[in-house]
Amino acid sequence: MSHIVLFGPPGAGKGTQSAMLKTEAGLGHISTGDALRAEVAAGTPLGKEVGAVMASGALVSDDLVIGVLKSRLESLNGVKGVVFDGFPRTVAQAQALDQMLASRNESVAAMVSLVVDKEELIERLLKRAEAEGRADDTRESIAKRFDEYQAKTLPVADYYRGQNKLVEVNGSGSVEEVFQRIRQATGV
Ligand code: B4P
Repeated sequence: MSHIVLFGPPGAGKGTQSAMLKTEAGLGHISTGDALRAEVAAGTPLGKEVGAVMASGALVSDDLVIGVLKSRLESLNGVKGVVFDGFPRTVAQAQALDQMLASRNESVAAMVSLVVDKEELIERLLKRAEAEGRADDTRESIAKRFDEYQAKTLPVADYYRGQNKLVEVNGSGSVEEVFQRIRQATGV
């Protein structure tokens, strides 16, 4: 199993590149952001609990997100590997993922960190705000998402660096260019 963690700041293209890896490389895809947005849209008890947190740009609690990830992972069958998109976002989540995979005799093969300038990231997110109107693509929530990333998510890169699994990829350029860089860097 070739499990890949796609990592990067808000707007780096994790969701975009995960979709490419799913269709072009045949990997399974789990996006905790998409899963949580689906709960909010469906008005489930979990969605009601996390909706305001997400809209503010803050991270959802580790316990809730780890539960979501676990159930998605258990329901994925017949794939040659999984792209984890937007998870783990804290060191506690990274440790939980290692444990979940170890119990299946599996492990993360690589963590791909997408590197993009902050100005470009903000430009992308504001552009998406015009097109899609996502609740957390306001200037205020974008600022909060960057703060959360700096404080809680960046240490996850060190966690995987310590395991010699961190691969940095330039996330600027066309979607196709970035995708080819990821394929070259990971061999998927
Ligand atoms: P996510 O859904 O993971 O959102 P993201 O980080 O904003 O986006 P991503 O990097 O995937 O960017 P995308 O490809 O869409 O998280 C949202 C929220 O969910 C979090 O703030 C948190 O509240 C919660 N959450 C999720 N996971 C969690 C966890 N593990 N723990 C706790 N809370 C969690 O790209 C952005 C835009 O750029 C798009 O419009 C795209 O079209 C464009 N784009 C992409 N690649 C481009 C390129 N090469 N050139 C130009 N534009 C590009």
